[in-house]
Amino acid sequence: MNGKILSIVGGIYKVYSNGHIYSLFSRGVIKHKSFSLCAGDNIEFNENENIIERAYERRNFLIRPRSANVDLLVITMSVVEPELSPELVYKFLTYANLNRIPAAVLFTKLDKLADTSKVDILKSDLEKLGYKVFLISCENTENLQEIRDFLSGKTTIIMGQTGVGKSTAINLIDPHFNRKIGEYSEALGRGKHQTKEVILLPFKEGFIGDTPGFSSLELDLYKEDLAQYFPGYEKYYLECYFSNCLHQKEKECKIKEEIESGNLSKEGYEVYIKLLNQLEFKSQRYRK
Ligand SMILES: Nc1nc2c(ncn2[C@@H]2O[C@H](COP(=O)(O)OP(=O)(O)OP(=O)(O)O)[C@@H](O)[C@H]2O)c(=O)[nH]1
Ligand SMILES: [Mg+2]
Ligand SMILES: [Zn+2]
Repeated sequence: MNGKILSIVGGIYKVYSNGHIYSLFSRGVIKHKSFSLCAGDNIEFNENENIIERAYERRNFLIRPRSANVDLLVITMSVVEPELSPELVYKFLTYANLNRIPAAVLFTKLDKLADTSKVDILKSDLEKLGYKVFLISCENTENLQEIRDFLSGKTTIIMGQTGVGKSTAINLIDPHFNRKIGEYSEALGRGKHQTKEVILLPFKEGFIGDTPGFSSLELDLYKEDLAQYFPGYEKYYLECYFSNCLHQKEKECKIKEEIESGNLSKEGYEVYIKLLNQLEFKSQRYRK
């Protein structure tokens, strides 16, 4: 039988197949397997022996949150606790681009913020770049139907820092999921890593993946990846004079030209420069 891995905990593979969930083992030697299995992998199993026999090729794969065959990454960001960080939203979106996975953005905890002007600006910038943006709060559940419809039929991974409310959002989308909610620690300035592993939850002909949160400094990118995959910049790749242009002071930089002519936003570029200064330069990989 064919199925999809929902989670792997303590050597037990929870696998979804035709509306049923099976607890399976992996023999270690799996035909056609050149990678270690993860949530989202499509597999073939023997239901009498409860053994996974074969893994299918992946369409895509994310190292973090570890998952395969992802249709949509929902970048989740709270507007407070932890504080709204446009840099991190753009960094996560760059990561989605780098992995060639479509992304959307979900802002949470709107009930805790009186002045939403910063969120509104960021939302409008992201929408101009073509991203779908959702705002939610556990106090107001009105716009959840739009999210449910958007996720229908997709394998979605919810990603974001710890404590932003990923599991809370998943429970709002469908209360039956009953995901454990963590605390936000004022003292630590972050959540407490409540969700420990990736788990896919069957939802409307697709799956929603709850995932462990990042701390703010995790998720490494190289400067060159940022330059190539920053939201809005990817379509100009190789149009700068230098193929490894970082869009700073280089001559004939297409990105700077597009900013001058108003096709790319100055605010986005400021975020880009801030991020660039935080990241590591890996020249070796790119030297020809
Ligand atoms: N006021 C308010 N609190 C929220 C909202 N969403 C989440 N929280 C709170 O934020 C804290 C963290 O929520 P979780 O859903 O556990 O966050 P998470 O992103 O799943 O965290 P990890 O599993 O650690 O990655 C909890 O105390 C929630 O009650 C919201 O919309 N409004
Ligand atoms: Mg969680
Ligand atoms: Zn450039």
